[in-house]
Amino acid sequence: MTVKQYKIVFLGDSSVGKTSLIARFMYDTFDANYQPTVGIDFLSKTVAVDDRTIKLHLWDTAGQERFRALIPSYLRDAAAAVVLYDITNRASFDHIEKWVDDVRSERGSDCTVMIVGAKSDLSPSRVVSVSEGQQKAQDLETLWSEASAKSGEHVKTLFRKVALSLPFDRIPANDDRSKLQVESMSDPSTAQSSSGGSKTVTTENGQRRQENSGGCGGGCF
Ligand SMILES: Nc1nc2c(ncn2[C@@H]2O[C@H](COP(=O)(O)OP(=O)(O)O)[C@@H](O)[C@H]2O)c(=O)[nH]1
Ligand SMILES: [Mg+2]
Repeated sequence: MTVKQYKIVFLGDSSVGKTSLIARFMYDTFDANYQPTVGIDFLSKTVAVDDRTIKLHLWDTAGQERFRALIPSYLRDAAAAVVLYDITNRASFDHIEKWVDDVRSERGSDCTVMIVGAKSDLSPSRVVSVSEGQQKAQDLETLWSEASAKSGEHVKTLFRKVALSLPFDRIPANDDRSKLQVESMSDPSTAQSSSGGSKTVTTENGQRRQENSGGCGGGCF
C-alpha cells in the first residue's frame, strides 16, 4: 500500500512559535533557547489517523517569513497551511489575514487553512482573546485552535484536525468522520502508534542530508 503524502506549511510572523510547534509535534520537546543556525527544509512524519496511515511533510521557514517574495514558491503543492499568531502579540494577530490571503491567492481552495493562537501557556498575559481568534477563523473560513508548544497543550489535537481535513481517495460508505474524531480525541490511550520521523537538513556548507528518528515522537494521533 502506498502511503499518501502531504505538504503542510507553517506561516506567520517571526517568533510566533512555528519552529517550536513543529519541534513539539515531531520530538515532543520544547527548548526556550532554540536558535536554528541551519535552515531546515522540511521534517517528515508518518502518522496513523483512524484507519489511514499518511505521511506529513512539515515545512518550516528558516527566516524566509521575512522575505515575502519567497512565500508563493514555498506554498506550491501545499495541502495545508498552519498560520500562527502569538496570543501575547497583537501585531502578529493583525497580520493573520495577510498570511491567509497569501495562501488563498497561491492555492485557492485546494488547501486546508488552520489559524493557531500559539503560546497558550502565556494566557495570563494574552492580548488576543479566544473569541477574537475564533471570530477571525469564522470570518476567514478556516479551522482554529490555540496551542502551547511549551506545555504541549492541544498540539496533537490540532495536527489531528489538520490531518482529518486532508483529502483522501476513498471514503467508506458508512464512514462517520466526526464520530471517529470525537471518540479518538477523547480517549488518547486508544490512539494508534505507527509513526516515525525524518528530516532533511541543509548544513552550513550547503549540503543536504537526511536524519531519521524512530519511535512515536509525539506524532501518534
Ligand atoms: N511560553 C511559550 N514560548 C514559546 C512557545 N512557542 C515558542 N515560544 C518561544 O517564542 C520564541 C520564538 O519561537 P520560534 O519557535 O523560534 O518562533 P518562529 O520564529 O515562529 O519559528 C522562542 O523564544 C520560543 O521559546 C510557547 O508555546 N510558549
Ligand atoms: Mg522558526
